[in-house]
Amino acid sequence: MGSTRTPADVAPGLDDIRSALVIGLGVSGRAAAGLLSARGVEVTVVEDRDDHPTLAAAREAGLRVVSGTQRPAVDTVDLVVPSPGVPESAPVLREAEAAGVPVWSEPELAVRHRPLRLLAITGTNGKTSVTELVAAMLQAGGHTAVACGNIGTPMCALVDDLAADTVLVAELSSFQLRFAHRLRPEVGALLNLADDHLDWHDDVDSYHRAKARIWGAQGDQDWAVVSVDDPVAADLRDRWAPGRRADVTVAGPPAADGVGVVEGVVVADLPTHRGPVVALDELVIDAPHHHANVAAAAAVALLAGVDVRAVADAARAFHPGRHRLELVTEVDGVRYVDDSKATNVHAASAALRSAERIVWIAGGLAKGADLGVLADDLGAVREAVLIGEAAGALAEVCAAAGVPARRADSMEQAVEVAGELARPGDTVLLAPACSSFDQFTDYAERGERFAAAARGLVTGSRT
Ligand code: UMA
Repeated sequence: MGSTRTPADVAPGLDDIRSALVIGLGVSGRAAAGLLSARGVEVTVVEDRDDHPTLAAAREAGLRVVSGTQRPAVDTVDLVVPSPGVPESAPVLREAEAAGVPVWSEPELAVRHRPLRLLAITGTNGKTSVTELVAAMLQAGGHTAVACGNIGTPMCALVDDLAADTVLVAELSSFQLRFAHRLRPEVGALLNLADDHLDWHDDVDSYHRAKARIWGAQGDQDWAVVSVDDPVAADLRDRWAPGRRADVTVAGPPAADGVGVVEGVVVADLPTHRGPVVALDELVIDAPHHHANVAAAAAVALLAGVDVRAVADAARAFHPGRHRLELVTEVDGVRYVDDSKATNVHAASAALRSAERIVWIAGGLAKGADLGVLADDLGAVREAVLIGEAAGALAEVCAAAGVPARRADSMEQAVEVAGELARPGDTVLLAPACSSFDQFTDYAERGERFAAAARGLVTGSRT
């Protein structure tokens, strides 16, 4: 077995840190800087945007915030904490590495500050839903559990306020795992792997190795959960995870130490529960990716000691959050479905399998991904309406698959055109396969704009 460790792992512990450089004044940077300041560490925050909305408030609160050009030399501080948005090739991180200064992600800092029970979930897609599901399963079983991390609440912002028996259920992105060293989840789950964030990572291998760091500090009694329906994820786990292994599949019965599906029922064969868990037809959403999410969440929760009845109850009650295959309206027999959260090819591909006749709205920033692989997923797509920077590349994909495609300048125009093209029984599906940052603040704003435009369509206006 190899090692995902880096020289930064032999760095001093948190008690030895006297000064730190925090990069970025977003939610992660603010939480990390607040935690370090409260510990008496001398903190400097570097923020590239001089018009950052929280700049004044941060300075008023006593934080030292400087611009990139004013930042202190890296070798004058004991620790660097980059926000997730800082790419691994950023000069400041290269300098830290060269100077032997440790680089910790914000979740790494949180677990060093206050070790609590930790369950961690990563993967290219589905990690937010699985994190929410696992937290709901724990809560249904009477545990104190909180969903945190990439899902929106930085771990540094909440660890001090939690009861000692709280279980952290952390969604972790590759950005956060890349600089994790001693973060040690008792159960670490990798759901799937597809090309994503290739504008942040140096290459695919670096993306994969970052994901594998979820198991980097595990001991031989900790669990590595992986979906074996994804051979790349399974291979990564087999190469890197040092502890016990649980396999999840929705393609057949469970392996020993696994969770699978038998005649439409999720079944576990785990030390903590052997037998049926929940029937798939009892779930709110009947889609293959949701079945996979429920099976993975059940594996994590059962291994964490949650009673099977609580696991089943939470799975049955669970409704995925906003912008995830969310039905926003129905106009003249046409369903308008918002999957703005499909920010990459893999997620869009899952969405494109969720309906039989689709008018597809897609586009945005492609983040270096190969959109061409989507050509195989367009079987249900009758027409496409393309937006944003990737519109040209997606038009080529549609042409290769024989799908007529048009371009729109805005989301409002895209919805209008899609509404005209759709026939009763069709689904107008927003599944962009791209990030939103070329035209919107984030995927949530993109989804809201889609929903508002769809709800604004006038019934009976189609000719
Ligand atoms: N900045 C710099 N220099 C840089 C890069 C960024 O100064 O080189 C500054 C920006 O100007 C900005 C701040 O850093 O002011 C933003 O930091 P950030 O982009 O890391 O964002 P945060 O607000 O800290 O939010 C991050 C995650 N963002 C990213 O990973 C891009 C949030 O995930 C996460 O919820 C939050 O921490 C709490 O953990 C968002 C996301 O898109 C939802 N995640 C990706 C995904 O899910 O695909 C990974």
